[in-house]
Amino acid sequence: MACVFCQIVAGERPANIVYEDERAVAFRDINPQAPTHILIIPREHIDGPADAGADNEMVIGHLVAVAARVAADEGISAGGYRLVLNQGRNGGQSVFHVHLHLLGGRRMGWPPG
Ligand code: DGP
Repeated sequence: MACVFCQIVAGERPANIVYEDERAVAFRDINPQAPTHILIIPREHIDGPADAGADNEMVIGHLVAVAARVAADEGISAGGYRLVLNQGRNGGQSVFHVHLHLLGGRRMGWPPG
């Protein structure tokens, strides 16, 4: 299995998993960019946000719902946080299994780099 995030879903690659359900898995980013940096991914392989068509709009919505729940568990809801979906090379995507970044625990800059 070539996709590293599919390997995490399958339990074939170690990850610090903070939440999982029948549709999604959330785990700490290996290269955190904020005090809290968690990736929320669908169990199903979808290359990126651009490939999340009408059939799986609900999948992306579920990732956002999981992010809110994990943010509460992490104690960052009140202070706020940032959710990021990178698409393609110019969007900064390096892993081609759709993932929602949950970043919090510090003030985010704008515009993003
Ligand atoms: P992006 O650049 O949006 O594709 O983000 C990919 C993120 O995935 C990046 O922040 C680093 C993280 N990452 C890559 N490989 C692994 C891994 O094997 N384990 C974990 N926990 N995170 C990974």
